[in-house]
Amino acid sequence: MPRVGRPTLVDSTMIVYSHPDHRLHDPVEPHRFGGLLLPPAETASRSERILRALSDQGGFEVRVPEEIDENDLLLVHEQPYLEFLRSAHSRWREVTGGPADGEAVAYIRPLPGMPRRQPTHVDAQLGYYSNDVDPILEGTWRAALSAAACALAAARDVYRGEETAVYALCRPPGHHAGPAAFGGYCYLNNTALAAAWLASQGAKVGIVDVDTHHGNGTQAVFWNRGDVLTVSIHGDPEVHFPFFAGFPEETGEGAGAGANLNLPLPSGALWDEYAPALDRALSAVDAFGADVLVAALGVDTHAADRVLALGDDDYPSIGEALMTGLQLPSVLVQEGGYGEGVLESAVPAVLAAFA
Ligand code: OKP
Ligand code: ZN
Repeated sequence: MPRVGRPTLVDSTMIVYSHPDHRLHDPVEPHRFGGLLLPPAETASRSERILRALSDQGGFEVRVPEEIDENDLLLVHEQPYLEFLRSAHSRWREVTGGPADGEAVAYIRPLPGMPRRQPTHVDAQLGYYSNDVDPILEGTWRAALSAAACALAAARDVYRGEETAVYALCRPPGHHAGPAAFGGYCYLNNTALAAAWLASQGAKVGIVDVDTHHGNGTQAVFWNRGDVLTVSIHGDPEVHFPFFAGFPEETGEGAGAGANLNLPLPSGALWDEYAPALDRALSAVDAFGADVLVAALGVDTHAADRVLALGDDDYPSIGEALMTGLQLPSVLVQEGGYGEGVLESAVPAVLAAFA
């Protein structure tokens, strides 16, 4: 069995990968969600909030990852989708006359139940390659690349055995992005890229997605694969985003049969319901025989983000469970977390357990 390196020296600072290009994706246009016109929740300030909190806590070394090798994206994403993401904004401007700071958003989708013809018009492609109403800005591609670079750099450091745990401060987030689709604020699947790269080196990878929303993109990426276990703990998709996936009966297919575990929890669940699900997730990773953990670290399980209802005091326990429960080299990939004070308190609290 290939082994992911384990460091022999105890290191007191944790490496954080963060890239300034994330700021190139900072949407401002409000969108309608279920009758409400809301400002974007996934904005550049999220990274700044996390970085400030980590610097206040101390014990972190922030690094900019090296430039991404775009071929690595093909571990997870389809080439035509990548070409679309790269070119969409400039082509949208050509067709619509939209301004440089305009936000390209899908308005038309293929009619369900009919074979999908791959469209060439950018307005059609926006609907073809997404399942949500997220915007593509002039800088979205570069920002998404920078997030992917953070995840891949973290995976490499952990694989080399230089570090036991590395944190990738990725934004935009990734776990709702599929092989050829963006949605849920996600464009490139950072978590899946870290996991797929580790798997390409021969490692058996366990993904535990603790974001409050089901990791539907990650599930889709590894649906047919037996070398990466995907586990997600999330608010009941019957009533929460992403609605169309995240149910317990989704267990994977083909070589991936049995390698996907969904653990939905009722709305407003507290730690007493969360802890047993986390235990089940960790047991599954253990039983799978993973060499390395990739955690999709959303902290929107906090009550302030209004799906589940964890409190500030629960995040040290999540970190502790992931760390001591598995004792695996770990890549920690930032996903969601939005509400007032949530990122600032929960992210450092989880990471402290690893640092
Ligand atoms: C991304 B991640 C606003 C509805 C929009 C989109 C949720 C995307 C979550 N009330 N919902 O944190 O998993
Ligand atoms: Zn989320």
